[in-house]
Amino acid sequence: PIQRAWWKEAVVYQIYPRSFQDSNGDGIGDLNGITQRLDYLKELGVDVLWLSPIYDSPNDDNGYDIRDYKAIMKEFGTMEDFNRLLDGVHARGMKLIMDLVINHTSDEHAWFKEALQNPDSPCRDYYLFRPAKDGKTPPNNWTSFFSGSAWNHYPEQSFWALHLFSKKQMDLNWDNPALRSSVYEMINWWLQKGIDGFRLDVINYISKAEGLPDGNETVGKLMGFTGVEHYFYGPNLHRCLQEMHENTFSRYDVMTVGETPGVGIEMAKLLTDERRKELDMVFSFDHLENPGKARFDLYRYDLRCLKEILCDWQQHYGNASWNSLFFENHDNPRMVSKINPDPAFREVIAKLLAVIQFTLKGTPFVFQGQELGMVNASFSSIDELRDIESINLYHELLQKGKSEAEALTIINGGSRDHARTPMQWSGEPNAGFTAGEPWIRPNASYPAINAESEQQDAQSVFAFYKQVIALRHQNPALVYGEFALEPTPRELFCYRRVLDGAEFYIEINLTEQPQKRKAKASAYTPVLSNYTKPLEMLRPYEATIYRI
Ligand code: ISL
Ligand code: CA
Repeated sequence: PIQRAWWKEAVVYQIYPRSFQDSNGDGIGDLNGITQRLDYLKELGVDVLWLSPIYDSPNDDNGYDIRDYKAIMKEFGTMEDFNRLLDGVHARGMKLIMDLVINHTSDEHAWFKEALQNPDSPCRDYYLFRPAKDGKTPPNNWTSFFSGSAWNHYPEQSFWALHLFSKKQMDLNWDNPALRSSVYEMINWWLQKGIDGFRLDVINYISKAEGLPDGNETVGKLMGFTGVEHYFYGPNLHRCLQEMHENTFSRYDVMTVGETPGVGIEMAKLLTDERRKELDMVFSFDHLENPGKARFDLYRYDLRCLKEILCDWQQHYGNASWNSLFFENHDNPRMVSKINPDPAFREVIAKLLAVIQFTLKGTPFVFQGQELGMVNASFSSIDELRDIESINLYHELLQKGKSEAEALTIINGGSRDHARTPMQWSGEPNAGFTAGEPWIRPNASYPAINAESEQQDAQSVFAFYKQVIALRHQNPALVYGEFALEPTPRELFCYRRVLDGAEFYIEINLTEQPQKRKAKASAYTPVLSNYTKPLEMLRPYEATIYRI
């Protein structure tokens, strides 16, 4: 039997604050902007808000480079604004979780500044400083996720320091007990304020292999990054997570979800098994690309492969662990665009994805704008991009001999900025996001795709999200029910969710071609569908929830 918990029944909504709502005309989304939109989120029916980082930061990576964990980013507002937001969330019966970035800090964090200025300070060992190899080359061959070596050189000290992400995101040394206590103290400080949990950024990267050995070049070629095998599932990972849980989360009624790229189902089980007391859930990313494909590859996502991966987790994750369910976040292009960029299918695909996301076993996470069916941008010059990953990759591609046009095509294929264009509130200038000059250009689709018009349209993607969220809330079978796959051809995805005599049947056509139905659907009662009424054949991307 599955242990019940509020966070298993919840629907989570991810906010990327910089792009959500600007309240003061400086072109940057902010906390007061979020507060203004709480009624919209309540109307949608979500239970938990996850805020991407709002801490003080020089914004080399839009807040994922934290300078002060206990202060609010100036552009986003003040601690008073935060308190008001938290109260507003709680007053509406919702909860709020924060992004916890503890694999690294900004190089402007007081710890790092102290470590640099004073090599004898205890802070020196909070980071991964190493002497050069052979007197001049970086300590090992690890590469950064944002291009180039993973090491910064500090020549005045003839030392190097590790950064898996940007040159301003310095990796912390989790083998240092004082560092770990400082982090736990900070976590408890936020929990004490009454927040309801955390999403933990690249939390599986915190423990690095002893001695920081060179990465295998073959593995590096396969993954696109060198060294990953020495930290994506490091020797002290479980020990650190158990210690953190005991010293922080276990003392509060909160939820945790770890961002864990590359762990796979078996390691994910160990990270989330409730008897092990580490994390409540993790984000696995295997389903975001087709097998053998990476984010910047140009291809059309085949939904038949999605079915295979999701079924593996639905059937084999076990009842001691709990899935997260998501298709989008601030690091990935819009899912609808990856599947089929033909605008004729935008709404049916957006609704199909919602059917899957809200009828499988796990906690759904919706990324802002997903509930409107927002689509990818089309960047016509590198000047329109803001993300450090895209900008660095663009220059790397030019260096490798690609033309500007070729490089831009690749960037358009996978840029994280597709997800970071402003939330489309209305058809007003700048999509109703700001009265000023937006920090990133709004997607040209906003006159047609926006919250204001969708809220008034009973057939809209937004209206569909409202209904499917409500359906899930009213039916424990959709949360805790057993998942039973119906054997069908690959083109169909059909399954039942069953609990205490309540039963749902979900029937989905994963392709653009019409398909033969599996069951005599006329025997069941359709509850929600992305087409108005069932016909003899399944239409392109048809997805229907039936009650049995
Ligand atoms: O870069 C990767 C390999 O392609 C990713 O798997 C990467 O590990 C993942 O995207 C990490 O993302 C998180 O940490 C980053 C930050 O830039 C992202 O926005 C955040 O979601 C560094 O903090
Ligand atoms: Ca602002």
